[in-house]
Amino acid sequence: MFKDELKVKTEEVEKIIYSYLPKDIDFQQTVVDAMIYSVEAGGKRLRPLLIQETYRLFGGKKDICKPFMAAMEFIHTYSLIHDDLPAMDNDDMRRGKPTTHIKFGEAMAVLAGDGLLNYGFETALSVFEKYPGNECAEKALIYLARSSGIFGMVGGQTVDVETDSTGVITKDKLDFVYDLKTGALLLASMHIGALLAGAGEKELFCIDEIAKKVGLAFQIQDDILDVTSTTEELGKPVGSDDKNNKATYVTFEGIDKAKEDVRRLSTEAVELLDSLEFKNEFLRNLIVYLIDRNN
Ligand code: GRG
Repeated sequence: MFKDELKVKTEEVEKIIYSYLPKDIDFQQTVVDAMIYSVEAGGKRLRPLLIQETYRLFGGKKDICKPFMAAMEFIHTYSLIHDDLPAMDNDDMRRGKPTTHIKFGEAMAVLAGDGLLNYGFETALSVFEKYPGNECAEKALIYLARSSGIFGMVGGQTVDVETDSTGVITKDKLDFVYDLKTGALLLASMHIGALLAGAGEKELFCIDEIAKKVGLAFQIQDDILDVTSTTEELGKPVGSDDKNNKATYVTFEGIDKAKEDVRRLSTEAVELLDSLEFKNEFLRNLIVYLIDRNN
């Protein structure tokens, strides 16, 4: 039942994302093909779903969140393209398909990532065509910029890359990586949805707490799946953390504690969500599902 609803909503979200893809291309067709290939390769569309459903949780009914949904997925996709590059994780498969550098070559993959990052902001900024001077949109843009940069995802990835080469990381640094590399965009998704709906300080604080728990549980579950899942299920190679000699939550805490922590964080996130006077049953189910997911 929830899975059917999720499928329908994911398809709707995909339509929104695709509607913002670049058109009217000239000689730069190849980079745009690589960008579109990467965006259309699939994925859970989790971040745009979180924007939309958090927006709806706080009573949002307009289309102001749409450019942000597309922008977020473009920025997320850029991060995956660059993460898969030989200079970073050197992965050949992503979302069940050859990675962008395998399909288009390394130089074009770098450019496709750059293109998507910039185009993500062009897309988010297009909100002002319909909503000039909208203050919620301004705040959402500032939040998006900070979360994807050195104080967010890029910062987390930096520490991850540095420690990759040694295989040694302190728990403090691992927490920092999880907080920023994966956590920042998930937090931004829920925060932006809430901002655009005009949520107040108290609600924003609560949503941030929920999103932090969801982000951490999501990353720990990713580590667990890397150990327990199959390539078919994940659409990318399993055992890559082990192959890359990478310390993860699972290596620090052990698989049983990791599973227990995912469950605890998920329960706490749902309890916090239930404590709000606003309700969105789908968002509640989505949080539980994400953490129990197998891909
Ligand atoms: C290159 C600046 C830069 C950052 C890369 C997101 C990221 C940062 C790296 C991905 C590495 C990774 C496996 C992180 C763990 C969790 C995660 C973010 C997985 C990918 O996100 P999903 O599961 O992917 O939402 P789909 O394909 O469903 O969109």
